[in-house]
Amino acid sequence: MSLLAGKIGIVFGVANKRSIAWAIAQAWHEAGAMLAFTYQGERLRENVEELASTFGADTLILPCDVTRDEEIERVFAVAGEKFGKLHLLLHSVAFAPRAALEGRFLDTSREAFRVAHDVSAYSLVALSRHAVPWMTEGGSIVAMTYYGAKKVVPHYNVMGVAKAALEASTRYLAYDLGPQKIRVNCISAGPVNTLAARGISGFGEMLKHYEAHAPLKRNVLPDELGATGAFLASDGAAAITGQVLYVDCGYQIMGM
Ligand code: NAD
Ligand code: 0WE
Repeated sequence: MSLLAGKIGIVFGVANKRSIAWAIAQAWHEAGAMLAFTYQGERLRENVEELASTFGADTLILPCDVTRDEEIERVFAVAGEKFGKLHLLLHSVAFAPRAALEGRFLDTSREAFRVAHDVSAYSLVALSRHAVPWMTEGGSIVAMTYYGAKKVVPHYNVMGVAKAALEASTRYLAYDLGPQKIRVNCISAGPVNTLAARGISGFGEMLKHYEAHAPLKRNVLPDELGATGAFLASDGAAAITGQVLYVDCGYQIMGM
């Protein structure tokens, strides 16, 4: 079933094979989309080249630190030139300085707050603005978020505030881009053991907590996030925009 046949997409946020971005990219690829990839910096280039080249030796792979306007501009100039159009964009990027995820939210420095919001929220606005001129046939923009945007998750701290900005940005972008048939949605994933999650102290306990308390009594699988990403990219979701979809085994509905 080639739900995304003829669609062209660009994926931001693959670091390694465990990345949520990689799970969604695989689902988009399996549904027939043609994809380009970006990587944050030299450190990740080889990883991304190795993964992305499994989709064909000519897969477009470009560097993009989302805090650098000139790198964003180049990505869309090169991808636009190569494909002439674009339908899908995945934003799967987040960062806050480690110290901000350890102590109290109260102690968040101005700089940590700025960086977290620049990388994790503003980047969706910047990437969308550069993508839109190429989304001449309509499009689907998908961003990854987490429940810490809505409720206090101890130590998620400034990332929760940045995810709240990301979710609100999704709604404002959906309003601006609706007339051009471009949809903008977030997937709010339950915890997944990725590079960004590893090293978070207590992450193992968090996985167990979800298993115990989510209605489905388990954690979400990367493939399931891929399937939701493919749905949101597809015409099945043609009337869905500005939403946050919880893909968390039902955890978010619980009051206790
Ligand atoms: P990951 O470490 O695999 O992905 C995070 C990505 O962000 C990496 O590819 C990294 O290179 C990129 N990144 C960070 N700073 C960047 C910058 N300045 N420029 C460009 N790229 C930058 O981890 P992941 O868990 O797959 O995270 C992907 C997304 O999913 C993030 O938005 C995260 O908040 C979200 N999310 C993760 C979980 C989880 O439990 N893992 C749950 C819900 C949402
Ligand atoms: O969005 C995230 C994590 C994003 C993240 C991870 C790191 C680790 C390394 C952002 N910045 C950094 N900075 C680093 O230096 N998640 C949804 C996963 C996550 O992170 C948590 C969580 C969960 C869940 C942090 C504290 C509490 C819960």
